[in-house]
Amino acid sequence: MGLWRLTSSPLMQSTKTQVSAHFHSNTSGLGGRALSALRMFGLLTVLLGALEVRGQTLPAYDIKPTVTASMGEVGGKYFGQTPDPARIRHYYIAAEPVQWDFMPIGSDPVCGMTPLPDVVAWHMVRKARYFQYTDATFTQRVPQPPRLGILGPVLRGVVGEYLEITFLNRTALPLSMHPHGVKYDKDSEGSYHGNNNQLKLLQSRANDDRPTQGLGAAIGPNGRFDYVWYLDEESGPLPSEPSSKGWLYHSHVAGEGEINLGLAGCIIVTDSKRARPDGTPNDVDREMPALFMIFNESQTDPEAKERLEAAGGGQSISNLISSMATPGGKKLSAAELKEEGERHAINGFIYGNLPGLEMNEGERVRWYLFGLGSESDLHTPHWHGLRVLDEGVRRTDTVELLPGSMKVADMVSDNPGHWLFHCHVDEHMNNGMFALVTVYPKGKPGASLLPANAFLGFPPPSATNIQAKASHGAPAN
Ligand SMILES: [Cu+2]
Repeated sequence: MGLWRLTSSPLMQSTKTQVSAHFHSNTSGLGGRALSALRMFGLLTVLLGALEVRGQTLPAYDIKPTVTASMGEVGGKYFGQTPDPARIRHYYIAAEPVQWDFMPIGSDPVCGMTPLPDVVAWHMVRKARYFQYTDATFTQRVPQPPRLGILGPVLRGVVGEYLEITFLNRTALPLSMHPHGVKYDKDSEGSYHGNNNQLKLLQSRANDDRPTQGLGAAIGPNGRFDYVWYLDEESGPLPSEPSSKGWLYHSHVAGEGEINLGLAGCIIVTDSKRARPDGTPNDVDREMPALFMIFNESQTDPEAKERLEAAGGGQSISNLISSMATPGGKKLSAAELKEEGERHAINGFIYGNLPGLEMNEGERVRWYLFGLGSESDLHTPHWHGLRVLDEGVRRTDTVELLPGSMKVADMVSDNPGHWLFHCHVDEHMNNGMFALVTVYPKGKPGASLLPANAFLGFPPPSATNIQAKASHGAPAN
């Protein structure tokens, strides 16, 4: 057991109360330089667009891909061994540039609020997202439930299995897949540390010559990498916890800017003693995902801008930023831009535009709640008309989330009707952080009971020892 000393950067000192730390599996340090240096937020969006327009493939910032397209498919090992194929669920995931719409309805159909003019004008933005494909040809996409919103494909498995993810990067930026909760070796950490001299110094003192980053750290444009993540005992729930856990995964090359781009998703791990043969938790009828995160579309970040310029690659980006203006033509200060650029989203949707939070009366519904973002992202998901069991131990109707939080809340949908689901932080609620939950009364046609609609990431790719013939039966009474 090591002793951890967490130091605060000037940025962290400016926040008032909370510091959340996240430790990578089997690694001895955070890539401080890589994490703090590139606070890019929406700037990555500009960069991505600029590169596409110019047909360039390498970004202007200081990232050296660890895997390039010419290397073919690499990875696929777990601590040097090939895992037992009978225990592998194999996913094919590509990162691709997309046009994302925070508000496809164009208005607020739930509360009838009037979003700020810049939100209405700028609800379509350039993003990158993870998509699931059926096989290594990456030609046929696997559809996902609309309620996942901007979240990537749900990767699911049971304790004792491996998730193998063939990742293809179809964007112009080096990207990765970094998982929470599961066990991995350095190559499958999916986290870029660059020239982390401080970490190297620590290692040299400890006579430790292991690499400071693995092969899967930064996959270049058109590069492929096979991540292998083991769902060991510690990735699953304790006997006292709910029967499945939700973990985040996200790109982790230049830091949080890639999450802001839309590159995040979730892993669901079910306890092997409480799993149906298809891997879904056997005491649940329906699953709901909810990521509470303020997206930053301000297209500016003075610190990142400065660094880009210092790196010699920022001239064109700088020009792009300085030409940014509101739709009305008025130029804004960086602070104004930051605030105006905030999108208070649940699964990437604002002002009641998130679809598909539908269930039937009497179902046992499991919510996987996630928080991501910065010091503004203190969220308190709250359900009207319905109660939850927070992590199986506390009855409540409001759950606390910090950035990086991953929680399970179980609900019995005992109250038919249309209910508001929102962040209880006033400012967030007023800026559109809400959605509608619908509970259909018994006997009325409602949400489909088919597992494909009820469960996230269903059907998962089968491991050969898994027989997908579970009965999903009627909802609990
Ligand atoms: Cu909030």
